[in-house]
Amino acid sequence: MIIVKLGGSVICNKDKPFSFNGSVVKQIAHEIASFYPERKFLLVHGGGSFGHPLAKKYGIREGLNKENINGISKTHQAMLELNKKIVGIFVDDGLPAFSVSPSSIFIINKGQIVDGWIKAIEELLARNFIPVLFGDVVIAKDKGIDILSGDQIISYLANKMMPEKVIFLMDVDGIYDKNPKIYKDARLIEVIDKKIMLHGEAAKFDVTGGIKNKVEEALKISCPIYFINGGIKGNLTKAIKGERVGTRKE
Ligand code: IP8
Repeated sequence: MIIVKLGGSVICNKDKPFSFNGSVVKQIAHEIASFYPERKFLLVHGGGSFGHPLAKKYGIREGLNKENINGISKTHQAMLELNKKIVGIFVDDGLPAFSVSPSSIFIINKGQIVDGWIKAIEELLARNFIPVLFGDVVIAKDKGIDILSGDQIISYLANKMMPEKVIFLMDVDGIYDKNPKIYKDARLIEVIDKKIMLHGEAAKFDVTGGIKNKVEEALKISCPIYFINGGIKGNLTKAIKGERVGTRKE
């Protein structure tokens, strides 16, 4: 089984609320279709411009309160809307994508999953479905409600389900030693490991918390990982085949 993360910046235009890059998602579905059903897939997508602006507007990170309870429902609805668009594209391409709402199966505490019911995911995979999860608003023991990111879901599932590999689709070519959107001399790191994070170039990261968090979460995963540009046709195919592309963790 291969886990593919459809990063929010790949499936949406981050600067435009409720924008959806349908053509990129179609391309991703198309590449996955050429490996299915011989290979099994589990997809997780980010919040992009559906979840993040609302999560900010309603102060969800501060937890549940009387003022934001309706906004929390609205944020979950926005995620369901984005999920429906993605699942719809896969289904139209003939793939049995199947939505699984993380808020129905995970409970977190202090930002970590403490309760997860993954039986349904395993049973869907056993029946050749392609489960599609997403970053979501979930029940939190400490704050009432909190955000659970797609990356956290992936590291949890990867350690429980031992996938063959995890592929992160991003809007840049992989992990760089500096933010490539700011620094022209940023260098792509071809192979990343824990040593690099602690002692090497990546320790000097000058990038958003998003990437730092992504790399930290990813390094908790023991199987091979790819970070690739999801907007470039053929990249996903290369990563599935195990060819050299983007940044790898072996
Ligand atoms: O984009 C965030 O998921 P992520 C989900 O994977 C929400 O961090 C609701 C903002």
